[in-house]
Order: sequence, then C-alpha cells, then structure tokens
Amino acid sequence: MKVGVFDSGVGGLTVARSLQQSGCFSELLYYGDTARVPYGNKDSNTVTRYALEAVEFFNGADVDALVVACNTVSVTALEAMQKFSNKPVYGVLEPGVMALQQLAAEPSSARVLVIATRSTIKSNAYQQRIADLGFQHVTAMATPLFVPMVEEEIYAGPILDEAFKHYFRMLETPDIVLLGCTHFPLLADSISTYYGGAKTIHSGEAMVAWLKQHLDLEARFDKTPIQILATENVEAVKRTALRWGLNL
Ligand code: DGN
Repeated sequence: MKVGVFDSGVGGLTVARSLQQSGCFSELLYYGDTARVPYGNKDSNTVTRYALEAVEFFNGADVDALVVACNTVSVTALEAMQKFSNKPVYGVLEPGVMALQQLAAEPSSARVLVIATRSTIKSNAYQQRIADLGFQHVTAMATPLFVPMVEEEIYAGPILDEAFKHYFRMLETPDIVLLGCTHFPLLADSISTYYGGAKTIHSGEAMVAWLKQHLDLEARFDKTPIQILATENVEAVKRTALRWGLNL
C-alpha cells in the first residue's frame, strides 16, 4: 500500500516516521505546505481551502490512501477532504482518541490533558469526542509556542522549562497527555518528565495502530522509501526529516 502524507509543514514528519518504521507500507509520498505554514492560527475556511488544494495534488498522485498528518487539518477539513478525494483519507483525531481509550483503564477517573494548536483546541473536536467516551477530567490547552520551539530543535532545557511553567503552572497533573499536534512528539519525553512520568499519546504511533486495526495491515516491508515534496524549501524539509530519524 502506497500512502500519501499531508501536513502544513514539517510536523507531519513525525507521523511519516511512524508509518515508515511500522513496515506496513510499500512507499510514502510526503507533501508539506511549507510555503503557507503555520495553519494553526488560520481560520477554518482558509485551512479547508489549503487542504483541498493538497487533495487535488494527491488525486493525481500514485498513492492508495491519504493520511492527514496534521491535527489542525484533521479537525477542520477532514470531511471536505474525504468528499473531494478519489481515495480514502484518514485523519489523526480518531486514532488519537482510540489510543486514549486503550491507555486509560478507568475513563471516569483518568486525568487527561489535551495540548494542540489554537485552531485544534478552538474546534472542540478532541474535547467533544473524549467527553462522549465518558472521560470527566479533561483539560484542553492551546500551546502554540511549542511549534516554533520544535522547529528550532528545542526539545529540552531552560527555554522549554519556562514555556512549561507558562502553560502548565496552574494545571492539575495529568495521567495522560494527548499530544494533539504532530510537532509535539519531539517534546514527549520532556513533557512526561515534567509531569512525573505521565503517559503521552503520539499522533503517528496512534495512526499506525489505527490503520493496522482498521485495514488489517501487517509489517512486511523491510524498507519503506519516502519521497518528500514541499511547496517551499524542500531541502530544509529533507534535512529536518533526516534529523528526526527518517530514512531518505
Ligand atoms: N503540526 C500541526 C498540527 O498537528 O496541528 C500544526 C502546525 C501548524 O500549522 N502550526
């Protein structure tokens, strides 16, 4: 199965890495809209318009399915993309929710923190889905500063500690942190340490588990080549991909 992976920029590379490492896919085609990143603070009409342009590109590409490796797009434009696409389109929301369900032994008592971009939090999509499952202690917080920090490769240290204090100081310690932005897996260890070992949910790992379950996939490829395309500065995206552990 050949899979297209779409993100607003580089964040989706964390999802591409999980797909690549899973061994379930024969090829990946990554498309990052780096010319227009970030999507996280844009309104929903703009995000949908950009997402449909990406679908148009993937409609003409040799892939069997499309993974939306961006939470902002997944919660804003997934339905529109599914209507306009000539292949199945999978977003990261449902996989993240499924991972949460599997991690939380007792939904009514588990303390859950959802962190994401402003648009994702404002959409209320995670909060709604999680509440529907019976979770009663859910805090959702937009942490947009984490996006440029990850892009600057600040994964730990004093600047990040200050950002943690800024966002997390007033919050109750969670048991599970749902990383509702594909940039955030690079901060997973630091966030977990800050919260004394809280579990974290990673959109990429959640997507692989979800696809395995829903499409009955198995790991059978030793190598999954990935082609990287971007609307601006593709060389920078490739460098980031290498630093984040993808095999190019
Ligand atoms: N990585 C994107 C997400 O998962 O929402 C957000 C990045 C951005 O466009 N700011």
